[in-house]
This record gives sequence, C-alpha cells and structure tokens, in this order.
Amino acid sequence: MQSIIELRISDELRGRFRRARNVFVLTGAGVSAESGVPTFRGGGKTAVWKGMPFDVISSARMVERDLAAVWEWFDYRRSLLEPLEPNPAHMQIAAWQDQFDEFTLVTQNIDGLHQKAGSRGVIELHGNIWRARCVTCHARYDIASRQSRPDACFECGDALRPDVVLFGEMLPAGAFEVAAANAQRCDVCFVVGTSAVVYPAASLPEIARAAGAYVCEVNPERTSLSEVCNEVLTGKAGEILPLLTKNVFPGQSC
Ligand code: BJW
Ligand code: ZN
Repeated sequence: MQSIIELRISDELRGRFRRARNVFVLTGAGVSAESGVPTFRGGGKTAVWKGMPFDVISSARMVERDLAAVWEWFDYRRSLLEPLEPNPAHMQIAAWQDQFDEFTLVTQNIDGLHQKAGSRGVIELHGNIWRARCVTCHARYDIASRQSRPDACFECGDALRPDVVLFGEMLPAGAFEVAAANAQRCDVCFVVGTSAVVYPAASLPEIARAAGAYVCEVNPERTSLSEVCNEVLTGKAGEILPLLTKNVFPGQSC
C-alpha cells in the first residue's frame, strides 16, 4: 500500500529554495535510517557493542587500549553495511548537486552511502568506515570488503586503525574549516537526520543562520537545533526530500 503523506511548506521556503544559488546540506545518521543503518541516538535507543556503549568503544582511548576490539566492532559494522543501498533521501540530495551554482554536502556519516548515490565532493566530517589509516604515518587505505583489509601499513609497517573520527579526536585537517566557510555563504541550509548534539558539526547550521541563510530541518523528531531553524519539516528524509523537490521544482525530482 502506498503511504500518502502531505507536505506543508511555507511560501518563504518555497521562494528561497527556488531562487537559491548556493545550497548547503548537513546530514546525520537519520538520512541512512531508511537504508537500514541504525542511528546512534534517535528513537531513544543507544548503540551497544558487547556491553560497551558506542561512545566507549568508539573512542580514542579504546584505540590505545584495545585496537583489536575496535577493529572487531568496525569489521562487524562494515559487514552489516555492505549490502545496503542508498534510499530516496540520498538520491534526492545527489540530484540537487547539479541544480545550483554552488552546492555543498557535509555529512557526519561514515557509511559511504552518499557517494554510492552519486554525490561528489562530499565533506566527511567524521571519516569513512571504508578506509583504514596508519597510526604513525597516517597513510590511508581503502577497504573494499571485509576480507581485504590490510593488516599493517605498507609504508612504515605500523598498525592501522579505522579512518573514523572517534570521540575526543580532532576532525580531518581542514574539513570543518571548508564546511564552515561554505555554510557562511549559502542561501539555504538543510539539516537532515541529525540529533545535532555532536560538535563542531552541529555549529554549521548556526553559522549559516547567523550569516543570513534560511535554515530548514528535516527530521521526524525535534532536536536541540529545531529552535535555531527557520522551518522544521517533520518526517522521514526519504519521504520529505523528494516531496519538497517536487513541490518547489515541479518535474525535477530524481
Ligand atoms: C531521521 C530518520 C529519518 C531517524 N529521516 N531523520 C562543544 C561543546 C560540547 C562538547 C564538545 C564541543 N566541541 C567538541 C566537543 C566534544 C565532542 C562532542 O561534541 N561531544 C558531545 C556529544 C557533547 N566532539 C568531539 O569529540 C569531536 N571532536 C572535536 O571536537 O575535536 C576537537 C576537540 C578534541 C578534543 C577535545 C575537545 C575538542 C569529534 C566527534 C566525533 C563523533 N564521532 C561519532 C562516532 C563515529 C565513529 C562511529 O561510528 O562509531 O560520529 S559520534 C556519533 O555521533 C557519530 C555521528 O556522526 C555523530 C552524530 O550523530 P547523528 O548523526 O546526529 O546521529 P543520532 O543518532 O544522534 O541522530 C539521528 C537523528 O536522525 C535523530 O534526530 C532522529 O530523530 C533522526 N532520524 N530516522 C530523518 N528516516
Ligand atoms: Zn604508516
């Protein structure tokens, strides 16, 4: 049975989005929820691995203490991600990239689904689960499948770790700075599927708003950023984004 949802958007959003030359999108785990990727905090559930909350297993401290356990956790998660496909939210965001003079996609997600949907130049604030990084020389290696993960660095022979930003770690050099500069110049900013509790990612919509952009949240739940946004579209990203596009740009949805 086809679900029928009604989308109500303001004339202000319709006008701003239609006239926009520079669009900025920040995504979080919720954009991948309809692909089958569990969120971290959404829905009141907390991700746990072998009795450890994810902010313990996914921490810089755990990399120092027990790198093998960290790899076990990330290998397991890659095995779950491997068969998953982008959903209509990823597809719609990918379609937007050629529609505006300037377009920036910043994601906190490490699952690679935006790229799988065709998005280019994605700013990955928290790294990518499909890469490993040398703990010493920082050489990076793509991980094509669970079996082919290299054991050690080919450059220096030292240990590899997931190329993911864990709690208490710095973001990749320059990533936030480029994202913040683009947020400052955008006309419309969409905040899609993030609880917006993790910084500095959560400051990007605040930067956009302070610089005069129209900020619109897409999420089934309210978040700490909802108050900062000019408009909140309540619902699932995979339903809202195609409907929004159809509404504002008839005939142009993906
Ligand atoms: C749907 C949906 C559907 C459901 N459609 N929506 C300033 C103040 C306070 C603290 C700090 C601060 N600045 C920095 C910090 C420290 C810390 C931090 O922010 N802590 C807070 C939690 C308090 N930040 C850091 O440590 C960062 N590093 C840093 O700042 O470096 C400088 C520094 C170093 C040392 C000290 C101080 C500063 C790094 C953060 C890295 C976060 N890494 C993680 C784990 C990655 C590895 C892994 O996967 O295991 O990244 S944490 C986790 O949260 C993951 C996510 O990317 C991130 C954000 O979560 P997200 O995407 O928002 O997911 P959820 O689950 O929270 O929300 C999902 C949402 O989707 C919900 O709202 C649902 O309703 C919605 N949803 N279905 C649309 N269908
Ligand atoms: Zn190395």
